[in-house]
This record gives sequence, C-alpha cells and structure tokens, in this order.
Amino acid sequence: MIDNIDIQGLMEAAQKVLHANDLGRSTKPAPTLYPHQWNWDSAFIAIGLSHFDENRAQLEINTLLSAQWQNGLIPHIVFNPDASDYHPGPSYWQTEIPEVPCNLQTSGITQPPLLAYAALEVYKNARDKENALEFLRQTYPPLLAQSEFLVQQRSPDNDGLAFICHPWESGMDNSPCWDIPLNNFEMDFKPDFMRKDKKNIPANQRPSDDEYTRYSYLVQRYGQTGWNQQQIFDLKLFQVQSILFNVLHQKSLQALSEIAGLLGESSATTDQMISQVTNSFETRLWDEPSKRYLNLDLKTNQLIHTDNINQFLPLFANIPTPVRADTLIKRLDSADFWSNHGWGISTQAHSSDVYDQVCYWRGPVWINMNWMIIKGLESYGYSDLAAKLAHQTLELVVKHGFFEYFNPETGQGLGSDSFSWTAALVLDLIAEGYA
Ligand code: 9WN
Repeated sequence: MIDNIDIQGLMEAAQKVLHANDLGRSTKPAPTLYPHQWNWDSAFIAIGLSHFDENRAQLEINTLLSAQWQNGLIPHIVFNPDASDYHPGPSYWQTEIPEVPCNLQTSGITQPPLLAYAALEVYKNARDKENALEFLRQTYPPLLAQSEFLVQQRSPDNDGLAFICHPWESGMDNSPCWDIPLNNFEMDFKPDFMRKDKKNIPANQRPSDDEYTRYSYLVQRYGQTGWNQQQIFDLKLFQVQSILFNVLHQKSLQALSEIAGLLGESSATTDQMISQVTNSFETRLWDEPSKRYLNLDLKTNQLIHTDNINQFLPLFANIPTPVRADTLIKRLDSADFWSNHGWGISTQAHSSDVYDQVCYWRGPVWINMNWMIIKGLESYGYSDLAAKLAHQTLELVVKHGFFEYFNPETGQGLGSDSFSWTAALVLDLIAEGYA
C-alpha cells in the first residue's frame, strides 16, 4: 500500500488524460507535441484502456493494424489528417507507394514491436472473453506478419535478431547508444526541415539540431528508395541490433505463441524463432568482460559500449539465465541507475560522461522503462524490488504529474505534460495490485 495516495483520484486523473488525447479511433501520445498515432505508444495505451474500456482498447490496436503495409511493416506513425504541426509530416516521408493502405498516410519506418503482447494483455484483462477471443482471431495473422517481416527483412545474418535503420525505430531516439552509429555515415545532401518540437518544450530537453539533421537525412534518403527494404539495407547508413527493440520482438513472439495456443493453431515455427532469439542474445549481445548486454552496430560489427538502461531490459522477456539476471539486478539496484531520491531507473548511468538529467533519453526516468523493469523483476522472483519500483513510479506521477519523462534527481516533470503512456501504465500498475 502507498501512504497518502488517493488511488481512486489517481485512476480518474489517468483516465482523463487518455480521454483528452482520444482521437476517436486512436489516441495521440500527447496533446500538442505528438498529434498523430504512434506505434508502441498505442500498445501501451491499449493495455491501459483494457482496464476500463476493453472495446476501445481493441479499437486502438485495430486502428494501428489497419495501417500495416503489405510487406508486414507496422508504421511508427499513422498521420492524423487534421493535424499538421509535426516534423516530419506525411509528404516528407515520400510514402505514396503501393505498400501503404489506400487513404492513409504513414511514416516509412517501424517502432519497438509491442503490439502482439498488448493484444494478448487486452484479451487477458477482458471481461467478455468470447468477444476478446474473436479479437485475437482477427489480429493474429497481421501480428504474425509483423514478426515475419522483422525476421525476413531485418535479420540479414538469420540470427533471429532484427536491426533498426533509424534511431526513431528504437523508441529511444537520442540515447547515447546511437551516438556512434548516427555519426558514422556521410550525408550527400543537407536536408531542409523546420523543427516544431522546440516550440513548447525547452531545447535542452530535446534532441539537438545536429541529431535532427541526421534523422531527417535518413528519412529523405530512405524515401528516395521507395522504402525498398533491400536497398535500405544496401545503403548501410544506420544498422543497429537494438536491445530494447529485440526484447520486444521476443516478447511479441512469446505472445504470438500463447495466442496460437488459445486459437488452437500450431506455434512450432514461432517457438523455434523464440529459441533462436534467446540464443542470439546470449551469443551476440552479451558482453562477458563488462557483464552486461550491449547494442550491436551491425555496420561495423562492434558492440556499442555505454552504460545504459538497455542492459536490464532483457529481464522483461525472460532472456537472461537466473545467474545473469542476478548480476544485472545488482547493478540495477545501485545509485548509478536507481537514484537514492527514489524516482526509478535512469536511462543512462549517472557516472557516465554523457549522462544528462533533463535531456530526453540521455538520463531521465521514463514510466515505460520502469514498467518493463517492474515486470522483469517480478518474473525473476524479485517481488520486493518490483513493488518498491512500482510504488516509486506511482508516487512520482502523483507528485509531479503525467509527464513524458522525469528528472531522476529531483522528480521534475519534463517534455510534454498529459502524456498518454504515463497515464496508461499507471492504470496498469494499479490494476496489477501495486497501489
Ligand atoms: C519520434 C511518441 C514518440 C515515442 C518515442 C519518443 C518520441 C518522436 C519524437 O515520441 O519520438 O518518433 O518526435 O521525438 O522518443 O519513443 O514513441 O510519444
């Protein structure tokens, strides 16, 4: 139990945030900063919605799936035709190609694949199980197609791990993990663009202009290929096997295997992929000298050494052996990541020379990261630590608001207020009994 917290009031406030950001068939991540539908945001949002409006939760997922490309890719943004104040907008992406469903405008890249897991959670939380099973029956083929896309088009070494071709695909856009690969390609033109994000958010909380130049270049350069996956690979600009992305890829496969069981379908192929992903994590992404998982730059075949929250995320998909999990959790439970002030897990180690307490993915605490780690701790039997982190997460939001991210040392809310996944995951933590 958390002292002095009005749980009912917190739930109502969280639901209010989701209602206010509701676009009808999808939910925008934030009132003005992010006016469209985002891929993994909608997965978190659907989980939150499932606790009080299961039909709306299903609709959130179905809307995103209706924007799936013919090759299986689920785009990272589905544009809201009524909103224009976001860079890069639809025309910048050059996605007027046959793969994209008619009448829809989308970005050309994807995002951490959490949707299959979200669909399964929506089913598990449903009261009307018959209706929810039908929902799973409808969503299973496109969700499977997404995982197959990753295995077939994004795993050139056939190791089961998918690469990302843009930092935006990582979900952790300006993480120090991408500093080396993002600066390791030549730009043969200078992209023209106008940032909209700094209008309302202080510049020191957002990525730099140099980073935006490179993000925009990648978008335009890939667009010139007509979003041909082989050509994008051959360009060899940015190719990284991201830990987070592959943890959620694995989580999706695990969910698909469970969904197959519920539907009476065979999960043999998916189960094989799951073993391959676990094996590749251990053989390719585990760094024995530093005793942690690291992202792999596929272009140079070098592990990217930086002391980042990514190392702990494999706990969420039950990837580490219990011995490795113990080692990781000792490091997690240290002042370097879990500040004494008790606001949760920093995205970058405090002792790291690039740690920044307010800049986006370079240090601040994010509620979705805390949430994944809570679930990971729980699954390895660290229930006390999981409960401690869950309580701190809820207290952080009660004291500082439904912000996008938070200063790990002061708790100050950063980025956008009224952020949807913060609200959704608060609802999930409460429903899981952490309040
Ligand atoms: C670019 C919507 C998204 C999140 C990402 C987060 C941020 C976008 C941006 O916002 O990225 O995709 O404009 O900064 O990094 O994880 O999905 O909330």
